[in-house]
Amino acid sequence: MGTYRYIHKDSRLFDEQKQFYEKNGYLLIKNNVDEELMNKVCQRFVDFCNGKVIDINVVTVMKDPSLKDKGVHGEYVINKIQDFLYDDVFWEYACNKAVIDIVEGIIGPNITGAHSMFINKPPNADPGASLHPLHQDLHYFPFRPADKIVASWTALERVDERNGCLYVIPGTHQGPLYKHEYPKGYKNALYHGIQGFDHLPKIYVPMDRGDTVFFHPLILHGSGPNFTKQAYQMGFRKAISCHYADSKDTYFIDVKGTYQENIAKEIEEIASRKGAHLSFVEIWKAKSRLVKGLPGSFQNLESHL
Ligand SMILES: O=C(O)CCC(=O)C(=O)O
Repeated sequence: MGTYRYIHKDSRLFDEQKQFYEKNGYLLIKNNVDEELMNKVCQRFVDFCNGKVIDINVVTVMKDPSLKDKGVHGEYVINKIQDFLYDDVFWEYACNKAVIDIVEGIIGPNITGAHSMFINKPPNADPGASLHPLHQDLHYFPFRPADKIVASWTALERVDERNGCLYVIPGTHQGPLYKHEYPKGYKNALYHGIQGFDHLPKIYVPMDRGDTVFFHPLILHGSGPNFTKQAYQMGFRKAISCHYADSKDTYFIDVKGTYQENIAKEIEEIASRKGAHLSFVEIWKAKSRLVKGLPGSFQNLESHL
């Protein structure tokens, strides 16, 4: 295959990697992130959960809805911290060379970190609360083009169908953005999902600690529950993730009147409750950070958060 739609023209990825991403919309790199960095980010998360770090710079902290009234604390209930690009320790993951080399091989050399998450699935959660419904990440983003956005997701534990495995529906990055809503059952703040794709085969992506999967923002994906029970200081399914966009060629869109209007309103309301009266677009600009290369349309607003 000579030319690619989903891969940057100067990409140094191997041909088989390019072909796999082009066809399937994701790419698994085994043993991608080193132990030292993984230990550092895990320790930062645990210390934060135990109230030991006061200088942490993250915007959003979420709790598992099935555990939050059960008298458990810290990493036994916190299921996500989000928007960490201005935290010195988590930032090391976002600009880690092993991750960025692959990102560059997909979207090119001008890279902005746009969205960042440390995701924990604590043991003992109800399966309905601990799963992540089928969705497309582009639902959350008021920027385009979709083909110039890519996510990295690094397993910080062995992850398989027992403890919250990521799954994808290969090839769906070639389709449109679908309408997302809250699924029936537990309400995990901002975990919108889509219905009606049960006929398409899910591919589970089991991963060892340090493996990273890179995926296109239109690929249909989700994750299963963490079925682990009654673990003492273990059994947490942890992962760290960042979405990157091509700084130079990204442009912002007005999502009013589109399928994304519901998420825009919800995110603006959450920011407003925290005292940040910003539009959906301004929020995304404020939490983003240039990783390397030329700046672009993300960089014309100083961080307000
Ligand atoms: O970490 C997970 O379980 C799923 C993450 C995911 O799909 C996402 O945040 O878009």
